Amino acid sequence: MYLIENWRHVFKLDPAKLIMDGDLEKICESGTDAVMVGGSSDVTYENTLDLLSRIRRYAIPCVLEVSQIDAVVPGFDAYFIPLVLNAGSTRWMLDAHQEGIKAFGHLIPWEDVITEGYVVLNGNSTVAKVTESRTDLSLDDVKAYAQLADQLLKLPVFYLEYSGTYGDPDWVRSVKSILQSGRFFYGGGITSPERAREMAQWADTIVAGNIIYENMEEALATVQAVKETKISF
Ligand code: 1GP
Repeated sequence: MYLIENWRHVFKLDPAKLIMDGDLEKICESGTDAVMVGGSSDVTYENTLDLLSRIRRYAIPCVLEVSQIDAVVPGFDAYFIPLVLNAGSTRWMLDAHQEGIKAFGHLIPWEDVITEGYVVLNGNSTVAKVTESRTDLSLDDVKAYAQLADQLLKLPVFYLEYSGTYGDPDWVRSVKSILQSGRFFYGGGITSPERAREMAQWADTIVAGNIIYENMEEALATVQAVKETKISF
């Protein structure tokens, strides 16, 4: 937990996507607090290992968000394990996790594991499709999930995942107001410093993903925007 407690900005790199060395250097030296490696499709052991070894040239914390058990590579600073609370079946809440522990439990460095309570809200995203997430939720539904993660399950991270689309800042503010101890991650549609600044008022940690591959200049500008923004709680 100590690792993440001051993280305000994180870049999420997808091992299945191509990034040139020069761009990777800009990301790792941008002033962001960490690089998270993760994706929802075509993540393999090989492309994860390749990305990790390239990121390791830089002095930046690097964590893996585990989506596939056969793509778990040793050597990351921490392993983020999502429990998709609004998944359409128990597979992405518990079953895949139980299977992974059954097969590889003896190898898991438990002190480096950080569990995330995930709520997926963009029904068109790959993550929503893979997990068959029920995305037609009301704000009250989402707040109840946030409490479930934070107070019932005592998870260290609650992650509001709008992957590929920009969420509703009022919802983000509302969710923040209900969390007591977990860290609040927001990800989705952070494509400009303005958006980064807006969500950084309410979320503890802002995750920027796609923009890295679409507009490097805007991606880099989100770091400063988040760092300059004071959280309003
Ligand atoms: C995806 O939350 C991250 O898992 C970031 O979303 O790609 O839309 O920035 P974007």
